[in-house]
Parts: sequence; structure tokens; C-alpha cells
Amino acid sequence: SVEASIPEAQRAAWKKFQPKEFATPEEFESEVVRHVETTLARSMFNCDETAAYAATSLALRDRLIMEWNQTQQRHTFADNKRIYYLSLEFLMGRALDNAMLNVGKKEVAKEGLLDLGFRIEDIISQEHDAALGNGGLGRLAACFLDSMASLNYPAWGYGLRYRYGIFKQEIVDGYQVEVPDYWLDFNPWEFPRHDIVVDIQFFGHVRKYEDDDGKPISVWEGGEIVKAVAYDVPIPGFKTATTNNLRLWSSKAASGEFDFQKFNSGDYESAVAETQRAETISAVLYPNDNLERGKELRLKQQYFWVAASLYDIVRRFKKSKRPWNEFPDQVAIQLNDTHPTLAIVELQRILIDLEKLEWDEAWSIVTKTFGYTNHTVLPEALEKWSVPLMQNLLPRHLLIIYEINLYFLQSVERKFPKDRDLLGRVSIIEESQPKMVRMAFLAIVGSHKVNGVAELHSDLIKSTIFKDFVKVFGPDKFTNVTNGITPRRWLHQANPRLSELIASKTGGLGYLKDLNILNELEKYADDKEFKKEWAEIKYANKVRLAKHIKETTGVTVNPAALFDIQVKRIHEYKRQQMNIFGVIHRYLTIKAMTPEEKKKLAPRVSIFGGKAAPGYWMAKTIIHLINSVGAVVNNDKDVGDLLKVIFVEDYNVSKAEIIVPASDISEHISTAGTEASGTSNMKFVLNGGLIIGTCDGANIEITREIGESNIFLFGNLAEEVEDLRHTHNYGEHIIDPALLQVFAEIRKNTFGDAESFTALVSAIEDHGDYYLVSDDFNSYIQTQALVDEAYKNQDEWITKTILSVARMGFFSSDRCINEYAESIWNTEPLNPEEDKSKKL
Ligand code: T68
Repeated sequence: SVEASIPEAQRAAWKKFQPKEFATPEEFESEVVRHVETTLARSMFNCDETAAYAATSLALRDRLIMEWNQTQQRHTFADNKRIYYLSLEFLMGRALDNAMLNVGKKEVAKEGLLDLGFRIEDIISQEHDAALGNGGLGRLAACFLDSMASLNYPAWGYGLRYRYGIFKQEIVDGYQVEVPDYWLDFNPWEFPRHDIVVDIQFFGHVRKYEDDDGKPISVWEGGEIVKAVAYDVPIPGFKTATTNNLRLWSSKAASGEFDFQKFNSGDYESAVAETQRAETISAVLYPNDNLERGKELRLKQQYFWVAASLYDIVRRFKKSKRPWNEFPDQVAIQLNDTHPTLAIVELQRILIDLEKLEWDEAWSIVTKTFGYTNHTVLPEALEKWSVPLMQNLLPRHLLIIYEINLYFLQSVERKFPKDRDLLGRVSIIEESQPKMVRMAFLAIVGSHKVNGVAELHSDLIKSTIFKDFVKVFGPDKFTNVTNGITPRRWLHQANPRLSELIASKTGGLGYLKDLNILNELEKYADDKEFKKEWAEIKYANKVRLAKHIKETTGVTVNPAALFDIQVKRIHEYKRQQMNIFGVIHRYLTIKAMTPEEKKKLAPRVSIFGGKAAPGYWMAKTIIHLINSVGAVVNNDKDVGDLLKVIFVEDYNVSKAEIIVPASDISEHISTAGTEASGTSNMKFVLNGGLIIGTCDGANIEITREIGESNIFLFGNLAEEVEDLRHTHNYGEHIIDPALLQVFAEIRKNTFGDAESFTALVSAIEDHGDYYLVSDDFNSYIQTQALVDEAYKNQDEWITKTILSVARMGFFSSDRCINEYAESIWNTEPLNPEEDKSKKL
């Protein structure tokens, strides 16, 4: 047992001091007061909300860390296969509410805080979001951590501890302005591990020689060293005894504070500058989603993080004293996109250069260890690194990549001796000027499984960007794992009243552990009482959002109106431009209506939110247009409540928790074939909202699960896109007449100087309309009219939303993680005895 593994001298203390249970509000209060007075060195006499948040978090964290320790002991003792999830992004959001709910202490904390004079919501909202991610990819990593802990998988996340997360967005005069997100002032959720430090090498050169047996040896010498310091973030499972770990690396100058030699020789300034340069590596998250820019610092970040993580993983494995061929039985490493692909090369380097294994043996271990998840087919997002850049920064790694490529191409040549072009097409090195390393190809060659994130997407990668690799490796190397979301945060935490209602009808919170239990709600789809409560909860959630909108924008919106929401990163392929053109079309229609016609129209609030990458001009123009349209529409007396246009500033995880439960309809309207999966589509439906969307990403599977009559699909299909684009460029390109009207209105300066929006209009009229806005516009407008009609029949609408929620079980990230575990990681959960004491 774990107990027997503890030295006798400490065993008694270990047994005596088990995690604090906070059985009563008083016990919780006493912990809060203790932290205020000792840890924070303040008195209860001047304890404000900030201090109350700090002390509450510290009290919770004490408990988490005890469970974290026990989990790690259990995992060490059991010595099972561990999962390592490597992601450059973890979009965690707030931790306190989640921690309280997962350990089942929210009620106790709520009462305790009330006793101390605080409302728990006010305390929760003190917390700064941990926003170490751009969008879907980063949030998926966060949902996966929650599921892995909640399912008792021994799993670690590895990432970077950015000093600045994704920028804070401010809207000034309708334009996006980026403000740095310095979030680490007070972060009770991380534990610095100053004893876990890894030296990371950059630059230098490779020296080759033969050893006494004539074996070629390569040594990576010279260059510079940067230190990686570990920071650990506890990840509690939902009502499990498992608290897993997220390890984030922070960069530090190797010579401590600064280079003393330089300091002593009087070169103080350059000594400080060097320190700063080292710390720059983990300073800032790159704010581009679905775009690669090939910056050297980004490559440095990638290697820094990958090398530190692998050192840690290998060290842990070596403690078990197993032979190397058992490494893949003990370690599964999942690559979240190509950002950590260097891990493949680094493990090969460790095995051949440092551990002295033969190439083939090492390579077999490597490929069995890694799995690679692809998140995009957009060509501009596929990572490539210039060979000269890599040669300079990572000379040994480049040589290994060339060798991997050589052996790979030789095997292709053997299999397809007559196909000369194939070699060039699948080569990891692109023969361009300069040469480039194709990271996705390297990831495929170095992994045993490659997966897409929704069925359509997984099919598309096999038939387009990775087609040749299906030919080379066979179809079984490629698989699909459709994304999912954690119902703990995205239902129980974000929508507590709905969660409570569901629990009351399905026999408690068990549904949060097995989301298919939601199915039991089908029998209430026509239950009058139930529907009334259901509708009341939606209304209350809309009131909550309306309040937020009023406070932040000054605009009053009517909670009885249809809330139409599109929140996600701003991108041309996601087509927020089509949405706002549709809004302008609606505005023109309303302006032309008689009072009688107006009476028949369902009032609508069009809500947008999302960040544009700072260098993405077109995306910023879309934000500007949305705000400009809002400024006109919201002040037009002819329109009144019939239409309001809102841009919610600084969309992030904690705002999503307010926005998602308040939707009637949400928009997932990407050009077919461009959105790999989408995950907010799942969140909205799970919270009783319907979808208007294209046949893209996970929308297709959502439709299959909830039924075609419960979703508003429109637009061209993925297989039609190529031909349409061809026609735009080489045939006649006719723009939709309703869209032309919208453009004409923009040109009249109705929404301010039309010049500012030329790029948006001319992308469609003059530059081939790559995202097919015009092709889909008519279908979009018509489908929005169907939404209007459907919404008028509230009774049917509510039935649709209940049936939809009842059928969403498939989209739990728990299902998703179990699929990864079975088909890619070959691991099983480690269910501890202690779980039995956790009541749902
Ligand atoms: C998203 N990708 C997909 N990328 O767009 C979305 N990219 O369809 C999918 O649901 C989600 O991943 C999860 O699978 C991203 O969010 C990025 O954020 C990103 C960041 C850096 C570089 C490239």
C-alpha cells in the first residue's frame, strides 16, 4: 500500500494529518480567518473582497494540495502508464469556483462566506482568468485535464507559464485595442518548484567523432543555457480522490540573477540584458490562432518547453529502473497540434546521444510513445520552420530530422519504387528557398496515431493535406476522436440552476459523471411544469447577461428578445462578416416595414464577442464594422427593441460562462470544411440554446445526435467549396443581390466612413470571395427567417431545446478522453479506494 511506502518516522504524521474536510461552515471560516491573519498578514478588521478571495482560495488550495500529494504517491506506487498532454496553451479560466464544486465544498464555503459578510459570487468574480490560450485548442486542453482527473487517469499536462496570457481587449471608438494581461500579481493556484530546474541548451554546434569501437558519436556543444523552473497547478477531479498536475515551465537566466563575470568586469547593463533575454522566452503567449508566423522566439518557446518536459518525463521513467523498451508501456505523450513536435526529435536525441541506444531501437520507442492531434486544414496554419533558423538554434536536432527523413524516404522508395513525385510530396523537408521543415509531416512520421477532432475533419485530413501519408502508412494510422467539453464547468458551474433542475429529475449529480443520463430528460419534453421551469431558467440567464451588457456597454437589451450569439475568435473563415452583413440586411428590412409588419417580428439582440489577432487587419475591420453598426442601430428610434447589436468586450472563459447559458440561438457558420470541430457549439446546445450553422466540423455530429429538426443548417457543403472557388476565379462571379444592397448601404456612409470597410467588401466583390460569403448569404438570410418563425412558437421551441440537451451526452470530454485512452494511449484509469467516500 501507499502507507507501507512511507518511512516509519513520518508515517504517523502522514496518517494523523489527512486533508482538511471543512465539514461545517465554521471550520471553513476558521481556515479563511487564519489565512487572512497569517498568510496575508491582514486583520479581519480590514478584510475586503480581494482579501476574502485570497484567503478562500488558500483554504481550498490547502486541501487540494494534500490530495495532490496523495495522488502523486498513489501513482508512484502503482507505477502505471502515465499520460502526458503537451500543449502550448491551457485556457483554464478561473479556478476557485471549479475547485469548490469539484471537491463538493461550495455550499459550505457559501455559508461560511455569508457569515463573514460576503456573497460568494462577489468573491468568485475577484479572480483573474488564467488565459494561457487563444481559443478552442487551448480550452480543449483545459477540458481534457478536467476529464482525465475526473476519470482517475494518471495524467500530467505540460505547458508554458506565460507572464502575459492572451491580451485583454478594449474597444475604443469601435476599434480593438490590446492591453497586456499581467495575471501573476497574486496567483494562489500555482506552486513554484525551485528545486525542479532543467538546463536547456540553445545554439552551439555539433562535434562528430568515432569512439573506440568505431561507432560514430555526435556531441552538441557550446551555445547558451537557459533554466526552466517548474510551476505546478493542481487539477482536481470532480468528486474523485484524484488531483492531477499541470506543470508549467518558466524561463530564467542560467547564471542566477545575472552574469557575475560581466557584472564584475563592469558590464552591468549587458549582464542585466542577458537575464532579461532569458526571461523573455516564457514572457508572452503568441496571440495568433490558426496562423503561423515563423518567429524565432516562438521556436525557442517550443524547444524550451519540450526539452524541459521530456527531461522530466524521462527522469520519472528512469526512477523505475525499467529497461528502455518498456518506455512506451509506461509513457504516452499526446501532441496538441504540431507545436510540440520537437519532442519527437528530442526523445530520439536523448535515446541515441545520451542513452546510447541504437537508432532503430530508439526510433521504435519514439513512435510507439507519441500520438499527434491535428486541429486544422487551413494551409496558413500549418507549421513550417526554416532550415537555416533551425540549423542555428538547434543544430543537433536538424541533423536528426534529416536522418529521420532519410530513413523515412528510403522506406517510401522501397514501397513505391516507381512513384518519384511521391518522395518530394511526403518529404519532411520542403525543397523551397529557404528549405522548410514541415512539422505536421514530422509529427505523422514520429507518431503511431494521428487524429482529427471531428468526423468530417478526420475524413478531410485523410483526403487532402495528409492524403499521401494514408497511402504510405495505410488508413489505420489515422483516426477520429470527436472533441468534447466538460459538463462540470460548462453546465454545472456556468448554469447552476439548470444543473439543479436536471439533477432533480435524473436522480442527482450522477449525470455529470455519465452525461448519457441526460437522456432521461426526453420524457419531460412535453411536461408543462418542467417546461415552465426550464423557460424561467433561460430567462433568468438572459437577465444576467442583459445586466452585464448594461454595465459594460450602457445599452439596454430586452431579455424577452431572441438572443442571437456569435462568440469566438474573429476570423474570416468563421465568417463574423456574414453575420454582421445579415444584421445590416435585417436593419434595412425593419426600416422598410409598416407598423403592422413590425408587430409580427420577433425582437432580436445580436451579440458578438471575440478577439482579433493584433496583426490581422481584416479581423480588426470586422470588429470595427460590428461596433459601427451597433452605434447606428441601437440609437435608431424606428427600430427600438426590434434589433440591438452588441459587441461584448474581452471575451474570455469567465465571460463565456455568463454568455453561453443566455443564448436562444448561437452561430457556427464557418465556410464548410474550414472549422475542424468547434466546441462552443456543444456548450451552447448543452445549455438549452439552438444552433444556426453550416455543415461543418462537429455541427454534423451534433445534428446526428439531436435530430435535424432541432438545428438550423444552411449553406454549401464541403465538397462544393472547391468548384465554387474555381468559378469565382475563372468563371462568372455573381454577387447575391441582398448582399449587394448591404454593400450599397455601407457605401452611403450609413455606418460611418465607408472607406474603413472597403477591404471587407472588396474581398467578396473583387478578390474571389474565398470564404463563400456571397454563395451562402441567401441561404443564411432565409434560415434566419425560419429561426424568427420558430421562435414565435415558444412552446415548440422549448421542447426542441429540452430534446437537444437530452441528446448531448456524446459530447462530454469524458467520452472523448476514454476514446483517446483506448485507441491511442492504451491506458486505463487507476480508480482509488478513496473515491468511495466521495458523495455525488
Ligand atoms: C481550434 N484551433 C479549431 N487553434 O479551430 C477548432 N492555432 O475547430 C477546434 O474545435 C479546436 O481547435 C479544438 O480542436 C485553435 O484553436 C489555435 O488556437 C492555434 C493557436 C496557435 C497556433 C495555431
